[in-house]
This record gives sequence, structure tokens and C-alpha cells, in this order.
Amino acid sequence: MLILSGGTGTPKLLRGLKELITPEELSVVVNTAEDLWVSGNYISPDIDSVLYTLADMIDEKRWWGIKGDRTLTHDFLLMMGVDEKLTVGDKDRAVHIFRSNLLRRGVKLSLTTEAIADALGVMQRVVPMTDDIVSTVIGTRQGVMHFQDFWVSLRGMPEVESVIFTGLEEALPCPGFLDLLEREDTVIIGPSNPVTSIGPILALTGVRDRLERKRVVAISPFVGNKPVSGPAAKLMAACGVPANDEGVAALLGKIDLFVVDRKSDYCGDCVRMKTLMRTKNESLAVAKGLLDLIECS
Ligand code: GDP
Ligand code: FO1
Repeated sequence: MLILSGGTGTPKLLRGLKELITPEELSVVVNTAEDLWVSGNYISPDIDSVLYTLADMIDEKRWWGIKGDRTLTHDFLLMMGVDEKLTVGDKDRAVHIFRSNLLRRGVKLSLTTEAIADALGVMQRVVPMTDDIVSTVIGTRQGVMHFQDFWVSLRGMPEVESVIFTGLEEALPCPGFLDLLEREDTVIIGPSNPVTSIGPILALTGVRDRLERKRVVAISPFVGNKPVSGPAAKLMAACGVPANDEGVAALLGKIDLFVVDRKSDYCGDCVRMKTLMRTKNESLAVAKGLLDLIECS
């Protein structure tokens, strides 16, 4: 199974799926458009959340960072007057150092991801969407800024006028992504932000064309007609689509099976099920429902 992922909603689904299918059966292609350098190290927030989830290490309260991690280095940097914009955990930073040392030696992001997966004992295939640099830039009344400045430093408060992905037009899908698209008949679009997480993956050269020949199953990130977390509603409005399942469907494009929450007002062709995943049991239930759907349809 090939699943497209961001760093929160889809990892919650992966927490269930990884218990139900073998590592060989589960491959994840991950958004990298929120990546950034912090204090000399390369952070790929969505890749890290996926890897930590599959390694049973994710902080399930925040869905970023490693559970039980401390922030001794971050706190000391702040004490020294360094304005580190993300609160980076100590173990999490070790992963960033490991990655950055490889990147500085010219190793591609996809290979550094494989190396981290090996080191953490992750057996599923985790592939960045691209080895090229893509950045999410948010246009606001306060100026143009990197997604992390908008979301973390300014807490998502500014009015959003535009969402731009620099480098996306020139970026190529990773060879591993193309290989998976060649081999898999079904592609799952996980319940992730359709603008900032799934949008960049689908917009890579050749991806939408290849999906025309696949069975595409999408799970909406909207529950009870609103996103569970994150800036999806605000960003969807800025992209000119309604902030609901209809807008999700419009942004995703070709979908053969659209899974929406039981209580959604969506009127189009869809399958309804409970999709809120607050606990591991809820993740297992959604994962089981999805697997049954794929097998039966
Ligand atoms: P990001 O990279 O951290 O923005 O994470 P994602 O894009 O993977 O996930 C963010 C989206 O996940 C938000 O739009 C949420 O509404 C959605 N989400 C979070 N938890 C759940 C859940 O339990 N069920 C569903 N269906 N969506 C969820
Ligand atoms: N999100 C925050 O809201 N505040 C943080 O301090 C923060 C630190 C952080 C460190 C490492 C990492 O991989 C992710 C981190 N995140 C933090 C999450 C992340 O910036 C965003 O939630 C995602 O990029 C949104 O998709």
C-alpha cells in the first residue's frame, strides 16, 4: 500500500495501519515542503513525524518530536540569546544532526531518510516526495514568510492572502516515489492538510498523470465539518475553495473513493465512517475500516 502523508493526520492513521499490515506492505511518501534549517541542522518535520510514529517514538500529544524528549540544548541556546524558532528536543536534534551530516556530504534526502529509518529500526519504506528543495511560503498582510514563521512564530494568526511553493515547478519526484507509483495499483491519500501537505506531493511533475491510472482512495482531514487541528481551513479559503469536504475533494482532484467523517455534510459520492483518531484504538478502527473498504471495493 502506498500512502501519501503530512505530519499529523496521516501519522495517526499509520499508527493503526502498522499494526495490521506487514512493513513490506506499507510504504509512505511524505511532504517535504515544510522543511527548514534550524541552528545549522536540516529539519524535515513531516518525515520525522512519520518515522517516529513507525518507530513508536512519536510524542502523541503534539504529533511532532520524540516522546519524553528534553530540550536542554534548546533552553541553553535561548539562555545564550539565540532565537531558535522551533523548540527542538535533544534526541530530535540528534536525528537532525545525523541527517545534516549526510546532506553536507552530498547524500540525497531520500538516502538520509533510509539511513535514519534503519537507525531507528523502521522497516516500512519512507520516501520524501522529492530530493529537491521546495518551500511553503505564506503571503500575509504582514508580508511574505516561510510556513514555519507563519505557523510556529506567529501561531497562524496573520490573515492569509496566498500560499506559494517555491521550487515546486522545477522539483522532481524522488526515484523511490516513482518506483512506488509504478508498482502500486492503489494510492491512499491520508487525512492530511490538502493545501500544505498533500498539495505539494500531487503537484510534482507527472504525479497527477500517474494517479489517473490508479485507484485513489482519500480520507478527509475534516471531522464534524472542520479540521481537527492546524491551519487547513484558513489556507483553503486563501486558495479559493470552501473549507469543508467539498473543498478537500476539489483540491485533491481525481478520487475514486472518498472517505469522510460520519457526521460530514458532504453531498457528493463518498463513504462515511468515524475518522477521529484520538487514541491508538481509534487509529486501529479507522485503519481497519480503510483496509476493509479497499478489499471490498
Ligand atoms: P501537518 O504536516 O502537521 O500539517 O500534518 P498533516 O497535514 O498530516 O495533518 C493535518 C491535518 O490532519 C489537519 O487538517 C487535521 O484536520 C487532520 N487530522 C488530525 N487529526 C485527525 C484525525 O484524527 N482524523 C482525521 N480525519 N483528520 C485528522
Ligand atoms: N510546532 C510548533 O508549533 N512549535 C514548535 O516549537 C515546533 C517544533 C518542532 C520541532 C521539530 C519538528 O519536527 C516539528 C516541530 N513543530 C513545532 C511542528 C511543525 O513545525 C509543524 O507542526 C508542522 O510543520 C506543521 O505541519
